[in-house]
Amino acid sequence: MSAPISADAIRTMFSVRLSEMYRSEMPRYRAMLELVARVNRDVLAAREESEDGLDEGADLDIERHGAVRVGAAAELAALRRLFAVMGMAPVGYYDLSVAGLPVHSTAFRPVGAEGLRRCPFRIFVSLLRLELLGDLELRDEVAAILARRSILTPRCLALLDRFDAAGGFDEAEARELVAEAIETFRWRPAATVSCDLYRRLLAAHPLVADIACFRGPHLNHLAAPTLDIDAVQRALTVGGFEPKQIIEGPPRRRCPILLRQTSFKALAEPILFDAPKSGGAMHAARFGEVEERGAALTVEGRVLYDRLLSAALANAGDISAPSHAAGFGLELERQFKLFPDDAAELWTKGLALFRYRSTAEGRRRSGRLRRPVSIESLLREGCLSIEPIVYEDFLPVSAGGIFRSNLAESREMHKLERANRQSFEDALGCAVVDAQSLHEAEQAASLASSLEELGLPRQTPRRDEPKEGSSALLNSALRG
Ligand code: OOG
Ligand code: NI
Repeated sequence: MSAPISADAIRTMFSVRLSEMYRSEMPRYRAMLELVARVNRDVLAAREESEDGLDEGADLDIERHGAVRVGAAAELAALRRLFAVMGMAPVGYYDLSVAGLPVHSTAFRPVGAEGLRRCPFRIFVSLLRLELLGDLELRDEVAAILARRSILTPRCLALLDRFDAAGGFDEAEARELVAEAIETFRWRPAATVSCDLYRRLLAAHPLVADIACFRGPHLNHLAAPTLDIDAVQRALTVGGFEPKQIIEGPPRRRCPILLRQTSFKALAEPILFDAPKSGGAMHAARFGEVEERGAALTVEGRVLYDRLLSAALANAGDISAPSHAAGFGLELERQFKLFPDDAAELWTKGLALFRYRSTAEGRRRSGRLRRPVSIESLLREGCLSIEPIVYEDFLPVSAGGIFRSNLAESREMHKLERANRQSFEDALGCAVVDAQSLHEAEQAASLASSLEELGLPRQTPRRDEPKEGSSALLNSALRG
């Protein structure tokens, strides 16, 4: 092995190749990327420097995530091994039975802010919960099909063994691994089952057909980052992309929080069957997505988010009714009036997470700062500055919405048993990393190092009773 290559570099290589593959397989995705790039250019030109928005800073040309679905424990474990080489660990557990889907998921991603900055690519991986199929015979049939396939190429497996033995790769080995990995995620229109069985699985649930009838876990979408998802949504509509009716996530705000997502509908693609006379079928599974990220929330903030979202969903009625979208949008905005939309207030109320920095003024006064001194007064006096930490994970209700609007026919599985995190982790072969603690650790680490730079002992923020004018004063501590 010559000079070793970093996991971040391998992930960058992988995301670039995957995007090239998807763009060449799907002209409509390529067109969507051009549209998003246009919107982003306009936004950047309009606001040279953003006031309240998050400056993601990172390259807007790199997709933020992709997604695949696997059918069996061994397949999930194989992907874990592959993504580890690229510096991606399973973060978060998403129970999609809450959205009526027979899968549970995690997102493989870099765990540190530095890794995300070097290459923000993540991959959302869902595992089929076969035990939720009512038809026992069909269940056995699917299990047998999945047991026969191996989703990684033999060469890819050999390279992973070599990686484990050597503890790393050089550039040539990394290139070869990435080329092999791409094969796993390529769309192959040839079904591995008969047209009859495909139709039976589709009737059981479109996700079962998508996962079990092909050679492997084809990439089902990539998601491009945008600075203005509402502008993208309008442009997609005008451009005839038929985006989903509702942008998933919170409504438009001055201070973006969490994650907002939209997508264009999966295209129907012809499937090739062994017996051409069997009538044929079309498969709709592959689409394109756009995402806009906002601030990560504290546990309290997340509880408030979930509560307001549930209230909006409950009040807006039947989600499948054609008139639902407009009513839901209004209801969502009405509910979210209760979620403060001012960064200083988000700080004061302890709803969002922030990255702290010591200011030049603070460092100048280092050692001479009066003790004990509260974080709030350090912010007021301009010794510390804060900026929201970007939310780097996913949202189960939103993910459910993305899944549903891209399935051949949305068919909810009723009476789903609640998910089983333990069984997911058993399949994965390790525990998932807790997403909330990653974001909280980032806040804590930035505060600790800032205080150290000011020559002050560690402490956690204590929010005083909001005072008159407190937000306005704090606002000056917000960067941007
Ligand atoms: C994954 C859908 C979830 C997201 O962005 O929330 C997702 C899938 O369709 O397989 O990617
Ligand atoms: Ni997605």
